Amino acid sequence: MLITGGAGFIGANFVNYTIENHSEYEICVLDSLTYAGSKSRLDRVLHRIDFVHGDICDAEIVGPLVESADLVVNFAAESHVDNSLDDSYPFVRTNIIGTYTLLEAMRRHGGRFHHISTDEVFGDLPLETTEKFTESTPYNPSSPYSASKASSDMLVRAWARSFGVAATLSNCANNYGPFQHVEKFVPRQITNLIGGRRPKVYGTGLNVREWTHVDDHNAAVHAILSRGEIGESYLIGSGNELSNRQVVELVLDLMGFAPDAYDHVPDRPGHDLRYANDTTKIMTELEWVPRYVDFRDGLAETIHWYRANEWWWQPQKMAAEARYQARGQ
Ligand code: NAD
Ligand code: TDX
Repeated sequence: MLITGGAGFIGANFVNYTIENHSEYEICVLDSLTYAGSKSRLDRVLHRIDFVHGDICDAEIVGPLVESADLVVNFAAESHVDNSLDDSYPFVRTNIIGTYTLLEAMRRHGGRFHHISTDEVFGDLPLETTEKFTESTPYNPSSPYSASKASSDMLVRAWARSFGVAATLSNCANNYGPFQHVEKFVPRQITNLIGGRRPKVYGTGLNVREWTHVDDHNAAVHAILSRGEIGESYLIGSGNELSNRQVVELVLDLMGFAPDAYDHVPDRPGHDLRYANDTTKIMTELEWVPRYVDFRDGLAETIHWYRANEWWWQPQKMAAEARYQARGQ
């Protein structure tokens, strides 16, 4: 199995999960180690995998790796919406050209391809409804990040239909868990509090996200790899919808701070209001169910992890906060 972006947050958790739960796979990771990639996420398993430091846009590297794999899972991406608003080029390059490069190699060499995508491709839902995205919701992305992910999904579908690439695709809701970069919402607030800073909430904080534990996402990807139908897309989520304010208040509570001990900072331009995935298809057809149904428990576990693993996140923290400071956030 070739796992691209396997040194990133979800990809590395996927490698660790696969080694623990599916020892039948031989794993090769391809990762260019951007600011978001870190090989130390794979410390425990490096002796059991091949690691290639390289770029998914580089056809010379991608070709032979795809040729020697039966299965490719593509986690490699630029993943942070705020960064895409500052400079969208790396998003267009990695998310679109990178996916194209992988698909062209798949077309030549054959094998199974699974593409990891996001619910952000659908745009957003109104705050005051219980409406959810489904696999047939039209794409309507808002940010350069989500537009580049939507483009990559379209390429996957076109290469599947026109060239017969044996592809599946999944669109997951917001993830949380160990080894998430401190630029993202949940770890930013936890590590702020550990370091004596106040949490920062964009705008009103009423925007809603569906928080899904990374291990549940990865178990869902394995369900698709073993039981999914070629050519199909699957939505993944936990059902745990919370406003950003609710999440921050929960973090504050679990870490022993007052519920109002946070700051409101300027809003993200084009900030999506609400995401929510209808997961009926993956739950009924593939019999996948999330294990982390209680967000409070999953969050408490995650806080514990960040407290115990300062060695891992502390080196990223100053640079991440400097980027936020430059945006006034
Ligand atoms: P991440 O930013 O933590 O990791 C991305 C990884 O890709 C890094 O290791 C990076 O070095 C690598 N990478 C970037 N450009 C590359 C290139 N050109 N060639 C090779 N490697 C490259 O991202 P993540 O949060 O782990 O997200 C993984 C995937 O899951 C992405 O496709 C993202 O769109 C999707 N996703 C993320 C979430 C979430 O909440 N984080 C939710 C749904 C979907
Ligand atoms: O400091 C913050 N304060 C704040 O209020 C940060 C970093 C974020 N936010 C808000 C913005 C969002 O409403 O919190 C919410 C979550 O923000 P992010 O962690 O940046 O995630 P989001 O923009 O929702 O996108 C995430 O989920 C879908 C991932 O980063 C994407 O890769 C994935 O596709």
